[in-house]
Amino acid sequence: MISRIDLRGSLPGDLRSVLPRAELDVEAALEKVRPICEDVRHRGAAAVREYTKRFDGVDLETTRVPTSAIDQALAGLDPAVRDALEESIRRARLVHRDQRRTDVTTQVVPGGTVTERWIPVDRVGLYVPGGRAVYPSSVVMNVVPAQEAGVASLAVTSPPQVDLPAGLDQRPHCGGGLPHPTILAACALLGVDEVYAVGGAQSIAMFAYGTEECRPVNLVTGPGNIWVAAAKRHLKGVIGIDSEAGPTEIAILADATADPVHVAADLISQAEHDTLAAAVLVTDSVELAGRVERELAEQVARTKHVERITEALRGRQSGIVLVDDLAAGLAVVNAYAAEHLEIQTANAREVAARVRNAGAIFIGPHSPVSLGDYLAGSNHVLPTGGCACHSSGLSVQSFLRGVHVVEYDERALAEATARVVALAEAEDLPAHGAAMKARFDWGIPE
Ligand code: HSO
Ligand code: ZN
Repeated sequence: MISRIDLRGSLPGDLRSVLPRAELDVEAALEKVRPICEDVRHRGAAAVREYTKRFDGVDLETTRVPTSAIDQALAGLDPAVRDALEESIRRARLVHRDQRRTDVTTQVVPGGTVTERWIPVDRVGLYVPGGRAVYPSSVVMNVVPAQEAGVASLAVTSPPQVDLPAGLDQRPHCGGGLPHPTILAACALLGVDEVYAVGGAQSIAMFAYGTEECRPVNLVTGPGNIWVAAAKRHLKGVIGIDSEAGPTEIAILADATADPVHVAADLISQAEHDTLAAAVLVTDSVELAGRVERELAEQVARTKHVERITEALRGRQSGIVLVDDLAAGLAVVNAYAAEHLEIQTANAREVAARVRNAGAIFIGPHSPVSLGDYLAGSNHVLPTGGCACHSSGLSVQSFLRGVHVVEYDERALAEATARVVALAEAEDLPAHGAAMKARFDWGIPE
C-alpha cells in the first residue's frame, strides 16, 4: 500500500534527494499554452469562447455569468452547506483581518523619513477549479484575504459544467453550462457578483489581457490544473501570480504516542485529492509504522475514492519514513517542507516550535488538516513541492504592495549629498550626484 524509507542509522547529507516527491512537468504544458494565450490576447472573447467550446464542450454566448444565475444558485444551496460556508467565512475573516498591516514611518535622520505604505492591488482575478475538483472552500480562502486587504475589484472565473446540475434552469444569456452551483453560491455569500464561466489557460489569458467582456486584472490567484499553472507561469510579469499550486501534500511527524487510526485517516484525507497527492509519515516508532500500515489497508477499503487514494498512497511521492528519534524526524520534515505538517507527538507544541519549513502546521490530536481545509480560520492555499522553504500561503499580504514613501527636508538632503555623490561616482553615474548638487548650487548649508 505505502512504501517504507528507512533512514535509521544516519541521515544522508542531501536529505531531499531520498524523500518522496511528485514531479509535475509544467514546462511541457507551456508549449501548448503559449499559442492559446496569444490568441486570446489578439482576438479576445471570441477566442475565449472557441477554447471553451473545444476544451469544455460548452458553447457560451457570453463568458460572464448573469447575476440571476448566482442568486438562483444561492437560493438552491443546501442549508447545512450554507451554514458551514458562512461559519468558514466568519472564521477566515477573523484570522485575516488580524493580518492587516498599518503603515510604518521611520525617522532615518532628523528631517528625513521613510514610510512603508501598504496599498491593495486594484483588481484581482481568482481562478476556481471546476473539473474533478470542485472546491467552494477555495473561493472562501481566496476571496476573504483579498477583501480584507481592501481589494476594490474582484472577479472569479471557473469552468462551465457540461451538464447543468439538477434544479438550475438553462441560463437565459448563455448557450451552455454554468460553473458549479456551489461555487456560484459561495460567490454570492461573499458578495462577489463578477463571475465568468471560463476555465483553463484561456481564463488566465482573459484575466491578463482583458477582453470585451472582462477587464484585465493586476493579479491572479487560485489553484488550478497543469494548464492553469503553465498559463500562470507564461503570463507572470503581465500579471502578478500567487504560486503554481501543485498536488496536495500532508506530512505527519508522529511518535509512539500517536493514534494510528487518526494518523491513517489524516494521510488518507489528503490522498483523496489526487492520484499525485503526497502522504508522508515520519516516525521514530516502528510499531506505529506497522499499525498505520494496517489501518491504511482497512480504512482505504472503506473510502469512496478507493482507487484514487490507493494510487496516491502507492505513488513514489508517498511513504513512511523511519528515523532514530524526533530530532532526526524534525530534520526530515524541515528538509521536506510539506504543504501541511501535522505534529502528533508528546509535547507537540514544543516540537512544532522547532519546525522551520512547512506551509501550515497542525498541532496535536485535535487539529487535523481537514479542519484547516474548511473551518479552522487558517488559509488552505499553501506552498507545495517544497516551496514552503521560501514562500508563504495566501494571506492579506499577498494582495498588498508595500510602497516606500520618502520625504527629506532641505537640511537632511544637504547632509546626505556628499555620500550620494561618492557612491554615484563609484558607480560611474555622475548625473546622479549632479541631481543632488543641483539643489545646492548656492552651496551646501552647514
Ligand atoms: N487540502 C487542499 C484544500 C482543500 N481540501 C479544499 C478540501 N477542499 C489543499 O490545501
Ligand atoms: Zn484537502
